[in-house]
Amino acid sequence: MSTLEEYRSDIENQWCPGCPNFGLLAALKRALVSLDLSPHKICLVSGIGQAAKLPHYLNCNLFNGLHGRAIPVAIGISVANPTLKTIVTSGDGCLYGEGGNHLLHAFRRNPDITVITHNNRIYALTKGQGSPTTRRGEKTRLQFDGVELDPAQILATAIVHGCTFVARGFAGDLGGLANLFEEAIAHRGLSFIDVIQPCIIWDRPVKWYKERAIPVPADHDPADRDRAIALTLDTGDSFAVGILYRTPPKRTFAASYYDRIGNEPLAKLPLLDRAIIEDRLDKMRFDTETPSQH
Ligand SMILES: Cc1ncc(C[n+]2csc(CCOP(=O)(O)OP(=O)(O)O)c2C)c(N)n1
Ligand code: SF4
Ligand SMILES: [Mg+2]
Repeated sequence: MSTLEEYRSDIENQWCPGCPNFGLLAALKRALVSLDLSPHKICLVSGIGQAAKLPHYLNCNLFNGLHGRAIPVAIGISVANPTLKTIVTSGDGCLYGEGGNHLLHAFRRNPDITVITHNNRIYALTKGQGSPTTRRGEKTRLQFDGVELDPAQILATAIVHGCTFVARGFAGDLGGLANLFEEAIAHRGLSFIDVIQPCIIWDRPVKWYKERAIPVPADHDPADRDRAIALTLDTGDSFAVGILYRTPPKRTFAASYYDRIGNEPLAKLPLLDRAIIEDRLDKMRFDTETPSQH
């Protein structure tokens, strides 16, 4: 049986006292234990930022890499070892700004990973500049006259690009968030959760967000794509919290590969025969003999 104690990390926590990131961390631990996943069964992947420090605060496999580059690393890990639960946990700037291109194509590819965004609508670590999800008109330490753009609608983008599990959580609701994480981690294929995580230093107090975090209506059918897209939209005034969109899992990015080699970590598989590798390289070489078709 997995336990909370197994996940205890001795690394000193650098977050501000009272930061809602603590709630997110506690909810993630609770979900992992509830799924009976021991630390060696998971791998946390992050970029750079306040949020991206989270993997240090759990005792488990982790990769803390470059700002914006968590997704390609996570895809590589999940393909190399499909027996691991690979979970990305990083900030809105890291995943939607610098790493936005990777996330967009991950929605299309459907790798078997979970992506958790700590969405504090700000670049917190670098002291409060506007991020892709900052509200229009919001004044920041860089946008003195207010942000000029509307926020990027990333959850709607996930749905229209084929993501089969899309949810929004609130870091101030530990129980609800743990349940969402549990469902997302158990989902096969890309599961995506945007967590409203107020930054109490550079943004508004938790109370402001709490008043605007509205549970998804009880009669919402998560397979109803149009309604789900409408619920994802960030108007800045309220946020629908819960599972917004969920459809049966579909073929994952690496599925055809595993069909051929089995669901085993690459490290346990025999190396490809040299002749096969050379034959494949030959096929990729530019053919100078055949006249161009163009
Ligand atoms: C390529 C690159 N660009 C910019 C930076 C500087 N930088 C480090 S953290 C950060 C902001 C992080 O914001 P976010 O991902 O939202 O995380 P938060 O700190 O808000 O949790 C930036 C811009 C960097 N390290 N690398
Ligand atoms: S600056 Fe904001 S996001 Fe960063 S630790 Fe402090 S409260 Fe949390
Ligand atoms: Mg941020």
